[in-house]
Formats: sequence, structure tokens, C-alpha cells
Amino acid sequence: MNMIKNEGIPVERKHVKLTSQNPIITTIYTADPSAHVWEDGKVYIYASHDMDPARGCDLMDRYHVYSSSDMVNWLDEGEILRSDDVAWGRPEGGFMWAPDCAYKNGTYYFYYPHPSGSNWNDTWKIGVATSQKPGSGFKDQGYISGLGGFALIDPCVLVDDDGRAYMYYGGGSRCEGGELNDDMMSINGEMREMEGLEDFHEAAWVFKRADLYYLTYADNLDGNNRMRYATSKHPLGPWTYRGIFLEPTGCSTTHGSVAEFKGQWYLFYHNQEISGQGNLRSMCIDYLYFNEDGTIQTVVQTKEGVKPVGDAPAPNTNQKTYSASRVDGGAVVETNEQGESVVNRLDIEGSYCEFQAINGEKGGRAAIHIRYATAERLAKLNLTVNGHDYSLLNALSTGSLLDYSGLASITVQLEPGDDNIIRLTGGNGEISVVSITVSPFLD
Ligand code: FUB
Repeated sequence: MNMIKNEGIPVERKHVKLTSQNPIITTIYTADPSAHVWEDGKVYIYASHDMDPARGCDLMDRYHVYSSSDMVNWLDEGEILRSDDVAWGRPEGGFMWAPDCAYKNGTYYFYYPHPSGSNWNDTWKIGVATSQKPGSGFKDQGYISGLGGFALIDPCVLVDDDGRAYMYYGGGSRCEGGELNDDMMSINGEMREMEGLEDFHEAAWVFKRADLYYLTYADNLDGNNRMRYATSKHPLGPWTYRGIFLEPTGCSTTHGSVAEFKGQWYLFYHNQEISGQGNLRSMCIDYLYFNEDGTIQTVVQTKEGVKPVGDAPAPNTNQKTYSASRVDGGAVVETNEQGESVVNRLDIEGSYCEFQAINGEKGGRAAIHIRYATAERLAKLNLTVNGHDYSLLNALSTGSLLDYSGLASITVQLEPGDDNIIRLTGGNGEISVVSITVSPFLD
């Protein structure tokens, strides 16, 4: 039987973090973070999603957005766009690479590189999806016409203080920039090569500090790209090369963004700390400091991440906790030392547990938190919700199969009412699952 327990204390409150920790998101793989502070006073990260298991970067898809008001507690706003939503896109899907987002006149514009044909390398386009909200409701509007072809990747958009907007992109040693028209979906004039960059590879990011523009990018260091930067008094250069400010992270690619939040500057970047694989990456945040002359100090990569700025957001107290109502394929229900029902033997290939009669309330986004124990360094569970595949979720070690402090969290879509079914399929390490806590979003 499906048991519903009201635990009283919101599940996030039981897992208080003193620093953001790196990587900041551990349940799924996220890369290429583009961070922005929007008018609601929160910082948002628009990230690529490395799908697990990976096949090169071919299968990347299903962008997620993360928001925070204190830099430590990050809310998964959920998936905002997948290749299936892109009518003009590559028939085989995948290849949803490094995105960015811009805000102008009440609309959020989400820019993403995606091929329009099966011959992916020669058919890149920059797609644009829009929403009136920063973390949900995005609908594809087509791609920016007049651009296309080889290495049209990694778009980045800067909206300047005077309201004029500039787009940058590029890969394979050429970075281009140009001005966007007011519609934010067409180029005013022509894109042109950004002059003055040394050893440009990809991952352009432009930000402004006081009256100086900074263009940061990944270089070509073999198998271990670094981040370099250049500055200019003009948004489209020419640029003056300034140096390297992020040494190798241990990942073959590097890609980052720089943003100021509550008076402190940060670098958002990725590494492969969790997976050990260059195509299963994880976002990190560390402090970024400027010298008095405006040059950037080398960023120190840490495991702790950054400290909170301001109060932790109030957790969503609208939550219910469910025990598994069905197990099969070798999984068994047992009682743990705390007297809780737990699902064991999820290490068996084909084993699964199902949580039924999940209340999605009015339907839409809901955060789910899976509580577990595992002694494996990295166990995994395949998540499906109402038959919809969310692929593999990471369950990091809790140190022991008796320590049930593990929490794997992701935001999913639920149907209205109480007929939702969440299934966790095992076969990826020994793990013991206690419960799932479900928090439907209130908006
Ligand atoms: O994430 C796919 C590609 O890898 C990005 O477009 C590049 O910047 C690199 O991070």
C-alpha cells in the first residue's frame, strides 16, 4: 500500500548547506553555465544538460534552469526546452549545446545552438525561445536567419546599459559579434570577427564592469582547455588580450560565465568531478576577484564553493512523502533500523520500485526528492514519471548502506490530480531507497 507520511520539516531543511559546494548540482549532469541576475533579485543559471549515458556530446538535450537567492541553495526550475520542441531542428534530436538567456522589455529570450539537419556539423543554427518568466514557459520562436553552418555554437547575449543588445558566438578559432535588432531575433547589419583574442576556441561570454567590456572564452590547450579573457571599451572590440584566469579543471572542455550578485563577482564553470568523464560534466561556482587595474585574478577552484549571501529561501512546505507501493524485478521491501520500509536489491538489472497515487495537485512542475542510502561511490537510478523518461539520476555515496541521508532531487512535470506514477529502475549499483518527497510548485 502507498503510505503518505507528513514529516513536518521540509526535506530541504534537513540538508542545510553551509556553502554551495562544488559541483553545485549533483543529481544530473549540467554544463556550460550562463548566469544572470534578473529583476526579481535572484540569480539564474541556464545550463546544458549532459544526458547520462553520454555518446560524445551528441545526446545533450533537455535544458534545465536553476535559480537562487543566496548562491548556496539552488532551485531546479525544471526542464525548459528539448529538441523535440524544435520544429526546425535536427530530425534525430540531441545536440542542444551551450545556451544563454537575455531579458528585454518584459521578455526572456533563450538562445541555444542546435543543428537543423542530420549533418549536424554543417547545419548549426541559433534558436530562440521566449517566455514572460525566467525559469519556465519557454516556447521556441525559430532561429536567427542569415546565420548558419560550421561552428555556429555557444551564443552569448549582452544587453548593454543603453538597451542595445549584442550577440557573440563561435567555435573552431573564430569568434564573431554583432548587434541584435530590437526584436532580439535578427541581426542589425552583419556579424564580424572579434579582433584581438589570443588562442580562441569556443565558449564566448561577454559582461560589463563599470565602463569596461570583458570577453571570456575557452582556449585550445590540448585535452584541458583553460579560460582566457580580453577587454575593450566597446562592446564589439577591438579587444586587448589580458591572459588566462581559469587553469584546467581536469575536463577536456571548459566553459563559463561571470556575474555579479549582491556586490560579489563569481565565476560559473564546469568540471567532471562526479563522473570522471569529459562528456558528463557538472557546474561549479567560485569567487572571481579583480585587481585595481581591472584585470582578473586566477580563479581558485574549490570543493566548498561559495558562502551564502543573505537568507536561505523559504523552502516549499507544500510536500508529501511517499513510500514505494510496488516492487518487482528482484527488488524487495525490507525494514531498516529506524523501522522504515525501504526498497533493497535495486542493484539487480531490471529491478524497480514504483510510487503510485502521487498527488500532482493542479499539475505542472513539482520538485521530487528521493531519500536513499548507498555505499557505492556513485549509484544511479533511472527515473520515469508517468512513463516519461528522465534518464539516469546520480545517487552519491552516503558512506554506508545504513546511512539514509542521501537526497537526489530533480524537478519534473506531474499531471493534475492524484494518479501520478513515479518509477525508479535500478541496475546501477547497490542502493536502498526509503521514500520520495514531492513538492508541487505553488505558481
Ligand atoms: O557542451 C557542448 C560544447 O562543449 C559547448 O558548446 C562547448 O562550449 C563545450 O563546453
